[in-house]
Amino acid sequence: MKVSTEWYEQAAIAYEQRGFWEPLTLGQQLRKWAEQYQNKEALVEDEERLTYSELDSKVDALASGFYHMGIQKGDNVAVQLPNRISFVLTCFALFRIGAVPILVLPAHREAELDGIFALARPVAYIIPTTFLGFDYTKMAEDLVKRHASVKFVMTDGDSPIGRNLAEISGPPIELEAPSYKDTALLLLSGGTTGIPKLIPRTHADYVYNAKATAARCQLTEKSVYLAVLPIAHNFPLCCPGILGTLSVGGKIVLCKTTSCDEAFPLIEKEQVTITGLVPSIVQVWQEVLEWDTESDLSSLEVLQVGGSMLDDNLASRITREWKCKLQQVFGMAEGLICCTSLDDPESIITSCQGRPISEGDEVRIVDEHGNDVAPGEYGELIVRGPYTIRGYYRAEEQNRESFTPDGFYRSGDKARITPEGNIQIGGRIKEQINRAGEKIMPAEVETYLRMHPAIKDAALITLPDPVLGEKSCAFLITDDETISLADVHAFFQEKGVARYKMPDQIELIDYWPLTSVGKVNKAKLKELALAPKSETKPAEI
Ligand code: OOB
Repeated sequence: MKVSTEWYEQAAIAYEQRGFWEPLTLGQQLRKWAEQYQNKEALVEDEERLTYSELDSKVDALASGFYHMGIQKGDNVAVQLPNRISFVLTCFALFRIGAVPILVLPAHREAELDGIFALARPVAYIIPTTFLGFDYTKMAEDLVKRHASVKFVMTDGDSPIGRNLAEISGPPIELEAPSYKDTALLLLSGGTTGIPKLIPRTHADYVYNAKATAARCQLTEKSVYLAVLPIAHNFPLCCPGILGTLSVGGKIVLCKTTSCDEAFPLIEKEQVTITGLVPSIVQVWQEVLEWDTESDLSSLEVLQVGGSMLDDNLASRITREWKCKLQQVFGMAEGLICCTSLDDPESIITSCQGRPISEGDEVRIVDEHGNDVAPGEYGELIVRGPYTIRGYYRAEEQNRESFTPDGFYRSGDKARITPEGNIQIGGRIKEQINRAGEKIMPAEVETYLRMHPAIKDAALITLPDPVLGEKSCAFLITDDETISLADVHAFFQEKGVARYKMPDQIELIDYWPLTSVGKVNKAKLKELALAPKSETKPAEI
């Protein structure tokens, strides 16, 4: 079945006519924001502060430097930077050239990067020197040996390899801007077996995403956004996150980790008004606040929570005990964002994930045959609209599976629409583990497990976890009864797999329980795992 492009051609005209898509690139938008907000503070990282004008001219200098190095319009550039000003400068400099940042999480390692590099063939790779104890330069050295496309390595700080980002600059030059309909950036989605899915977002669709979310959050020039989650994620980058805050002239405070020790003092010092967190982090913060009487978070007006299921009880506690408003956010890097409104009644805020941010979003709830379910019933949420992608990057086969012939993205989420028009998520249809908001594809982890010399076969399942929401448990068929969780982790580390994908628990089994159609019965495995006796390691975020 071929994905039709006809609807899209029609829809694109309508998206422009209805004003969803502005004819400006992200680079041009920043210029506009800088002219409007000039000496207002835009970004804060530790002691460093940049105004809108300073941000704009630093971006120009960096874009010129990149350009003179040989980075061109249409080139892909892998950017793996933590929550630092350098991340924002790098992305906007690339936007201005029309080069495309691939936003890799700092948590990703060789295994993920190999897949991304093979697919997207980046010309440059931009990294921190070290971050949270990990040496990225060592990893880069190995990667560039395997991937000839990478001509430049740039590091945020001095390093023995590559060029220091801080030293890359050039005089302002007239660059030929890309089109606002071009791909601006590639976001990452949970990968299937070694082949990552890259999500191409255009300049116009991403700006619209940022502005429409900012409107739903009632963001203004006075807003101060604390970026806590890794900003390579769509949520803190654009919902409204960094881009939404810049679009209204607010201030962004960059926080490098999710720890209370770092975040709480920043909230107080910078008088943060809004932040976005995943439920597992909210829960940790909530527990700390129970005994921490010193920290003053009273400047917070809005707490956005999304990325995975927020438990109703935790939601109620937030609305009762925090002095700010709770906003639930259900979103996806592929596009659709739903959130509750700040003036929704408490009963809705604690139990629903809100409404789509755009009137142009077409959300349907369908059964397994693709037919609409009765109003109010659960089914799979599918969507198309002005900021939802129509296909993954270089992934024809995957696209045939993930999109309907008339262009709807199959989210794999089980949802219903309440009589008031709110989305309510009721679980998942897709096989995925949502571990503290990070998505894990069991098939990918199973492939790594089967590479272990002592493991004959493996199946990864989801288990509930009081802190993470969900954790992973690997069932293994092996002749080596002594294999331990630590052995498995050591093997994953050697293979260069991101820490969050390492199983939280292992179970040994002699043969698979099968379903009636002969597949591994994961429901049965879950029952077995939940029976007490297994070797567990306290799950860490
Ligand atoms: C966000 O984006 P992704 O791409 O990391 O993950 C999307 C998936 C959704 O399909 C859904 O399965 C799950 O994450 N999800 C939620 C949720 N928000 C996302 N499941 C239950 N409740 C929620 N509130 O996770 C993301 C992107 C932008 C904004 C917020 C989250």
